[in-house]
Amino acid sequence: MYHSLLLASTLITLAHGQSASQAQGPPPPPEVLSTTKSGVLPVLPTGTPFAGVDTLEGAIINPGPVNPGFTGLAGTATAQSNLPAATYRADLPDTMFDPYVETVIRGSIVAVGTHSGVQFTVNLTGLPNQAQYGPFPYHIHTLSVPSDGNCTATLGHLDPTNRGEYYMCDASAPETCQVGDLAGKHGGKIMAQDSFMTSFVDPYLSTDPSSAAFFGGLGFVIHTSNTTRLTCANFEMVSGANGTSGNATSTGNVTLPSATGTPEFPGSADKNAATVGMAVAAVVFGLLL
Ligand SMILES: [Cu+2]
Repeated sequence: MYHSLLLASTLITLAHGQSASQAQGPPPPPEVLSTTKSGVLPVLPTGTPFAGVDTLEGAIINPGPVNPGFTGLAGTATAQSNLPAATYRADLPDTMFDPYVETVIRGSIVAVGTHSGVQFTVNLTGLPNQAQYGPFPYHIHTLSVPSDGNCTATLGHLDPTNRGEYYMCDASAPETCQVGDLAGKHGGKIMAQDSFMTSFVDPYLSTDPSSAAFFGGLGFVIHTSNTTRLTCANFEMVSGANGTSGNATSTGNVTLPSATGTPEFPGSADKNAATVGMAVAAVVFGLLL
């Protein structure tokens, strides 16, 4: 427990210390990771305890460091069905969280609950130069974007199965991917120049607020190839399950998780410690996703 508290306070200090104006450093060579899968580590860390582990295209495929509370590839997600027909939409802001690239990414991702999962439609413009910054991963993260637009405060990917970060998502076995790893499960990182559009059904996310895979109110984040967070927005409910139009800022009767104010982390105490420990490890290794 003491360690949990120590790690939590470390993370909070780190999270609050981040700002949009902070430089995040130059990207590593983009060829390190596969361009069709969505690994979450941009390069194999060389410092201990990461050295010497098995890797696939830059992602660690051997457990390596022990992270209590994580399940790795055994943490398979459960397919959802007959979801509430609610519609959620994340509209990207007019300014980039990290002005690291020369353009402003605009657009939206719309999500509708269906009988066989969540139907997502992604429409983006203003994507930065691929050769320099791409390809671009995109995910649903664990927490909401706070009012100041800090994408770092959304922490890591939505991961209700506690899969952890150390395995690359394999699109042929999407149930083994982190539930929030949209790019990894559906077509990989964005490789388009300037504009990008895609649509897919994801059976592992949910529009049911009682589900651990519920994404209402959570942050949608787009990264560069080195995981720098370029821009982000929350999924807001635009119409409810009964077909009535909602107010654009409503997310139903759900208390949104947020990194502002009193820190609040989802899941069990063990998961909290592991999540926070992982985040701290990522910061230590300069790999905050
Ligand atoms: Cu992400």
